[in-house]
Amino acid sequence: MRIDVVTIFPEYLEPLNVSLVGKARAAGLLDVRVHDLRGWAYDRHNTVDDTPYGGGPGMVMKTGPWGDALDQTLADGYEAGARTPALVVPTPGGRPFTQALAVELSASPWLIFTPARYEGIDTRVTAEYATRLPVHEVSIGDYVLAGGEAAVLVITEAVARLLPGVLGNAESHRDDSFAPGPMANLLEGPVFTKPPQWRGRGIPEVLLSGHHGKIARWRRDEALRRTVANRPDLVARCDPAAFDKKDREM
Ligand code: 6GU
Repeated sequence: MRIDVVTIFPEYLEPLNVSLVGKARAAGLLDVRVHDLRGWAYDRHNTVDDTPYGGGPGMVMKTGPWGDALDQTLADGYEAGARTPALVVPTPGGRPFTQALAVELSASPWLIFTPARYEGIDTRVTAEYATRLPVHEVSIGDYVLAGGEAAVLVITEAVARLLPGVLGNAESHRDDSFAPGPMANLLEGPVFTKPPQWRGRGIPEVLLSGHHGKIARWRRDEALRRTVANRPDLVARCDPAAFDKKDREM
């Protein structure tokens, strides 16, 4: 997968050199290119923002630099052989970022991120590219960040770990919270490792039993308990057919 990021803070994206995403890049599974939007500014102050039409506080990012940056990023990517780009526009006004969207984006061979500062990008920019490419306006949660760069880190990590070959064990995301299957919409329950005793705290007996059926049942019960406590909205969204008789007894 190819990922381009256009930003006025390229150094904000340096964590993409680290950990899982950094290793995926080093392994050639992910080709990440970060570009400085100010390279496409056209006055001597490198201006990329201006006051909003209609008045109001804050500044809006200008069409010119974004249009030129995206045209060149697209041309360079096509030149390098990349195909079927999708534009990902991080904005608190976007659709909520979910595991389902991470899975959808992970199937795209080329993502172009446009994290904005200030009050966002002039709406004509997304309207223009939406005539040519899939455009996903995405929010990572119901709070306001100073810019979209942190969202790019979040989305890239969630997508990269789904790419074939990135996780050592393909089963690692089988049990993820939000993964499809019998645990769909349930949060992951508690986990334990050695030593068996720590500060007077032991391990739930069932995990030492070697009885896989009982262990699976216990994990499901714990997942359900945690989901009820922390995310009652997810329980409400569960398919009643996904519950069994034992769930109803809880
Ligand atoms: Cl993607 N951007 C900003 N600025 N704030 C956010 C967000 C994105 N998602 C949640 N809050």
